[in-house]
Amino acid sequence: MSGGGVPGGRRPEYGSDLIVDVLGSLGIEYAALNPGATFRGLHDSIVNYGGNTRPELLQCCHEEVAVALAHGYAKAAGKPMAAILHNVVGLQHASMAIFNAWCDRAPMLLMGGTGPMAAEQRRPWIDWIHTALVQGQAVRDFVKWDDQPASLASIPEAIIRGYRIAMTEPKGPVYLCFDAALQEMALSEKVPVPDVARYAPPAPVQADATVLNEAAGLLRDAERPVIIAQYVGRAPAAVDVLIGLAELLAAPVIDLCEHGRFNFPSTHPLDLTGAEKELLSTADVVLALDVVDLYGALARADRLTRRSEPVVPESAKVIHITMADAAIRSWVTAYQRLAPVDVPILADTAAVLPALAARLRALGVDGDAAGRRSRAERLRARHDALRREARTRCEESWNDRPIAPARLASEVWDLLRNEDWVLVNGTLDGWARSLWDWTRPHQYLGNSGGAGLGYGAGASIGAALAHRGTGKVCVNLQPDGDFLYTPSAIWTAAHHRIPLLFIVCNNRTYYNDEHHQALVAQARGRPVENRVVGIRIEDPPVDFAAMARAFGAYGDGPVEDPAQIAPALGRAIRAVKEGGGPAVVDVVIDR
Ligand SMILES: Cc1ncc(C[n+]2csc(CCOP(=O)(O)OP(=O)(O)O)c2C)c(N)n1
Repeated sequence: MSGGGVPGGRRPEYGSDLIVDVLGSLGIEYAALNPGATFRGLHDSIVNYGGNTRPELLQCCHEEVAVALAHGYAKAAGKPMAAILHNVVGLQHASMAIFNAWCDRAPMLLMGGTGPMAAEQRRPWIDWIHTALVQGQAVRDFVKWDDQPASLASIPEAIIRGYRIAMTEPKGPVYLCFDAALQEMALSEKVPVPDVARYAPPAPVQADATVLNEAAGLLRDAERPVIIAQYVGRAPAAVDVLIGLAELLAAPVIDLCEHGRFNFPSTHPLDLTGAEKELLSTADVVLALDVVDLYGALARADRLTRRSEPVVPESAKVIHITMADAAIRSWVTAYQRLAPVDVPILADTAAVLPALAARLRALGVDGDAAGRRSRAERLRARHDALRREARTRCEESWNDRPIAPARLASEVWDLLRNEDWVLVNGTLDGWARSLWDWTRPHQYLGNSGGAGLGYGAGASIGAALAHRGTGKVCVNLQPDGDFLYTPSAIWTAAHHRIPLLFIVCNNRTYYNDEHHQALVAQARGRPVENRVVGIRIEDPPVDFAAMARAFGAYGDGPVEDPAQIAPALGRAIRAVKEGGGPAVVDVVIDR
């Protein structure tokens, strides 16, 4: 908790001033919003009482963008910011983005207004259609907690509790609704804001010693162990511990980062991401770390029939360390298919991994022992081959037109390799990981979590905001379809001078669905060429560069000649560095 107390010398006069004081004491730096009368009190207090700092308002043209901004910020900054959502209507606009943040374990303080709940104080019509019993009901199934304090005195506790719940693993969004009348009510007496340091989130959950011993024993005796990791990197320090653990065991690591966080460097010789099926099919012990869909990760699925078969041998022992069971809700089956686990550990990987490594050392496990050293050598050879194969496949498509995704990824890497870079969104179908050197956890943030489109633009800007002023170059490899849900996010980045290199990976289609329609047509013996109907985004093609310029940002493209990628990216990065805002480059790529 980065609190610093309520700034001295100011005296809150209204309920909403009090809200600003509590947010300030929790160290909340930003509040993204689209304006609305149900929080006009709070809006006034942030601007005129708080001086528009801690929190500072970030103006958005859609609530979905406001929440996505908070989502990207939370992952990059490791702490929550606020998003303010106008009653029933703003909240409903925001709901898709809240769902993404919920699935992706991103902490944030969502705040809204309602009412007044006292019916006699409501304006005719508008205050009635925008009051609900209660607002929180609309998002309750996919926030960790919601509250609607009914008195001025209960405001500090609601916010401080909300912060703590959002920041306790498994992290996630919380929603606080403030009655419009309460916000605007004059404070007749002082409401104390407690010392927030005494309400800090708890220490991470450790595993029980017996179960830790059991897991360590299995890993010590394993001959073909495999580590599979998804959300370990949400605590960046745990990544180094995981590296040490993998080296100790000479165990290959499969990094499910694309739907989670950065967990393991792509350059490490034990990184065998991409070889999961061959490794898992012979594994004798699987150490799963914070894997959302463990059944799916250990299975082979058929995209058409939807059937899946386990890949891991029946005899393999599975250890799973996760807090997921503490976040289960009945409404959405985001908890995934039930997977068989021999050693289930409900604990935080950030706490358990160091303890597990220590336990293995105490048991005499030594990464330098002959058997482990030769296993590590075999794995290194396979790792090197995978990296080489990726480079070869990239070179094979080098001069393709439309531009191959691999070529674009390679060109972006040439631009970034000597920079302190952060890939804030997108991977170009994984090419960014297989061709680039990913070494540190902050370099990649994962994706939306809930697979709800409209995430990339807002989240990448939120992440770039968290890195603003650090000299890091933030890059978004932005699919076109996802971008078209929330393009106005560019205006927010331009308005607030948030530096970001925004590369539209423009295949002019919702390709994922094109593939589904082709599969179905093929299976039914129907014309596969009709897969494009209702799916292609090419008639007319979207002019993303013009769209960026319309929002006041730098815009370049469409780039269709592969030889023009590097010059276009060079111009754009100069625009980012010199202009301090977003630069959008539209690159037309192959499907
Ligand atoms: C809100 C929402 N609507 C629809 C979908 C269904 N959907 C999944 S992927 C996809 C296509 C995405 O297109 P794009 O972002 O351009 O990426 P591409 O598949 O072309 O790489 C769609 C429409 C979704 N996931 N979320």
